[in-house]
Amino acid sequence: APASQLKPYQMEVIEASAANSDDIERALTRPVQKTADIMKLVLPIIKQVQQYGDDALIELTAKFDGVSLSSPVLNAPFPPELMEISDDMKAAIDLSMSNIEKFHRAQLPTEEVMTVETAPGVFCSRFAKPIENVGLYVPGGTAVLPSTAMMLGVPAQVAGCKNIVIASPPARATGKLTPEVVYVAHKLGASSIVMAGGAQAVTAMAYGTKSVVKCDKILGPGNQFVTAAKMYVQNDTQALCSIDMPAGPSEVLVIADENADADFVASDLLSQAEHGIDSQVILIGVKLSQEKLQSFEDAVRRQAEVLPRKEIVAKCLAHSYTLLVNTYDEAFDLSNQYAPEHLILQIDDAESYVPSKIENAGSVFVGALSPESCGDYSSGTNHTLPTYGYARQYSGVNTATFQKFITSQNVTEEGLKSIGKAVMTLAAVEGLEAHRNAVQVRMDKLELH
Ligand code: HSO
Ligand code: ZN
Repeated sequence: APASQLKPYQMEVIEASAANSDDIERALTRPVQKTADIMKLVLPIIKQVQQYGDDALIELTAKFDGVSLSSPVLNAPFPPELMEISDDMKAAIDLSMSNIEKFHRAQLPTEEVMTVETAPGVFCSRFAKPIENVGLYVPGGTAVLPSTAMMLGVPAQVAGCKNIVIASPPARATGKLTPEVVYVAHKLGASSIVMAGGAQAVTAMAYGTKSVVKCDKILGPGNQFVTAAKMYVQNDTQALCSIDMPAGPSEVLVIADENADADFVASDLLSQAEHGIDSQVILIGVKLSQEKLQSFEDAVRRQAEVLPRKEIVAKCLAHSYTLLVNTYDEAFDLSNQYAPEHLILQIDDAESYVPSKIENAGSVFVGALSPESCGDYSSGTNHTLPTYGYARQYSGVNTATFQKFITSQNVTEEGLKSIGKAVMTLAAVEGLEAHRNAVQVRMDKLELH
């Protein structure tokens, strides 16, 4: 059905194998993010926090979160009464953090120093060191995301970061931090929690205040204000601060075939759709019969109607697409072109396409029993992933995200014999006599030619 005739919870269907490239382009194009407009609103906040530090944080948390604080920072050890959660919740967090730790610990370099003798007597090495101070932004407000604290915090801990700073706004209703976030912070060994959200939290961590440690890298998802502030501080040499990646609305692409379970497919589409009205949901059907397509649509409607966030879901699905193709190769070509944050494969023999057919994706969910939810929370992979097509060039958050790789070299007498002439020749053509001389003086002293 064309977009104008869509029923509630119905996704527009495009016969991709037969469609012209404009239709496919339309389906695979993300809505434009308007960063310039947002920046106008964000700049005064950045300036205010730069100028007034803690006082600005207190004022802005009162203004935006409706909570008045005497200090904007909670330092470790965190009081137990702020992390009172049920035993089930504790067990869920403990299991999830343990799996995330296992997966991210395995990503550490296997040897402390990696050394290669590139030419006789020339030893080149590389070793990793943690980024000292990291700031993790954990959204609050209506969408509380303690899972994000786990996903950012565990790799930071595994990498060995010295100061893990978490920023999260207190809840309007209680005036307190989300207890699950405090529990995760405690388990991570975080040094402090900044009780602020939005651009103000990012600014405080980027520049530091009297009570907020200045962070070297800031990570985490957030609304457009958070993203704009992250972009600003990454470009400001005064802040000397990097960020994880540009963030956009969350997205999923599901490839399903005739044998896929309609309930499973629908549940995956909907778990993405409930994230927000700007979420992107794409279903690619391979060789689907009319009945199968109908069963997918029915399952989506049936499940959507009873979701608490069904209003958000409906709006998201209204700008989402089903693309129909005839071959698995076409499906993977479209997926690689879109570069989805999450790619779910509910197709026969799903495992056999991984990794060979996948060029661009944040994280892949293989087979009928691997919903995105498992990766969002508990399996061990990271859920902080490139959106907006950035999966073409960015990786999701991983252990290396929290490390720097430092190289070193040790050139011996034999090494100078190996490369000295090449260095001098190249220095000469660049007209850099001091460079050439740095080798020459050594060769002369050693009487090497
Ligand atoms: N799907 C989101 C992560 C998330 N889901 C957090 C639930 N909570 C982006 O990967
Ligand atoms: Zn999710």
